[in-house]
Amino acid sequence: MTDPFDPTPADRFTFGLWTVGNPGADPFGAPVRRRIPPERILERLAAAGAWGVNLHDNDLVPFGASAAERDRIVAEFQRALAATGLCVPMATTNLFSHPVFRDGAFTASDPKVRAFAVRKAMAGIELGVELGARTIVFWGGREGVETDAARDPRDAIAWYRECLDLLCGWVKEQGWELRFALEAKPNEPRGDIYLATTGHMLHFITTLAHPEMCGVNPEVAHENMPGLSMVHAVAQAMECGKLFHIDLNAQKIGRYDQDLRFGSEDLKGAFFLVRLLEGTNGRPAYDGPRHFDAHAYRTEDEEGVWDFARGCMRTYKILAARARAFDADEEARQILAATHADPDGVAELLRLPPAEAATALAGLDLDPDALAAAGRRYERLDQIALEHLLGA
Ligand code: GCO
Ligand code: MN
Ligand code: MN
Repeated sequence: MTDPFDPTPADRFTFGLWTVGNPGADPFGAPVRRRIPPERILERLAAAGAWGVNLHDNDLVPFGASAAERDRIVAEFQRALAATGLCVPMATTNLFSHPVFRDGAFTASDPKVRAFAVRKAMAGIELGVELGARTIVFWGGREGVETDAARDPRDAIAWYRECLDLLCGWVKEQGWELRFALEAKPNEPRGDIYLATTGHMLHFITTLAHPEMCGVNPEVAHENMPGLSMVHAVAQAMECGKLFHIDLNAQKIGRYDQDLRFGSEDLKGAFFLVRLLEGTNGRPAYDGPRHFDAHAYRTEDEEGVWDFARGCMRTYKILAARARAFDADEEARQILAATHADPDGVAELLRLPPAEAATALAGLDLDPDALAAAGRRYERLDQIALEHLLGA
């Protein structure tokens, strides 16, 4: 019998080359794992049931490679993709590793650095298009400062916009059907990164020249670092049609960016996140790839990396099953039906034109003490959720 929680390509799970390929270096220690050749990454991911693989330009093509070298590497990678059946749904550009980006990429004060960043992003997008990617992620790791003496943050935001507007316009002129997904992070590697949360990004997108092309790529760790709710960030993005991609991982609140195996911290947060993404309560589901931007513990050798990858996918599927069970739970449904009940059709009144609404509301018999009286039974509701989550 097959295990229902073993992943299959139909689940549309993806990993970055940089995630399973992470060699385990940290600011205090050298790499602990050898580089896994991209071909082996593809073979192992396909064998584990993943659907696709994502990459930064320089995960595949070394910085500064000649055109011939690039084409040779890309052709070899395409053969490996064909052999394993994996796809590349998302591509991104490394605008943070090279020292040229020490003062930012799109927000660097030096216009030549901004020009270099845009040129590199164009090449990264071309690579993505060649590999069949439909989504381009922008994570501005270096787009920030240690000191605000360096520049006026309003200039940084305006330059960020200029670069994205230019790239959107260029993609449209090329006739490519691509979407940009902007990924926020509050800090690290910079002391402060501009547009620190998914919420900041959602507003920034409304100021762009091609807002319809741009959405967000929220990451669990990045919302949890400052103690924010990933579930609420993702819900806000879904509610306005802007969840273009997602970075699933885990994080202890308030720490450095840990990028841990999905579900390995804040299991309850992961449960409600999967419930939201899968639409188990009957609401529209997220239809993009389920991407894991995480890496194995530094304690692991390569086998541990594949344990890690399998763990991310299995936990997601198990949580989806638990969420479905919770949403089908009769007692939970009754509690929710009671708290949402509207026997007098009051919700409609709040959707009337303002003057009519004001009259209708004035005519309502609303007794705040009576409305305040009943408990909401969320202790019981949450316990039901937990018992499903725990498989009790
Ligand atoms: C991080 C980021 C990155 C990005 C990646 C894709 O914290 O290191 O999350 O992993 O997601 O660069 O843009
Ligand atoms: Mn990420
Ligand atoms: Mn991260």
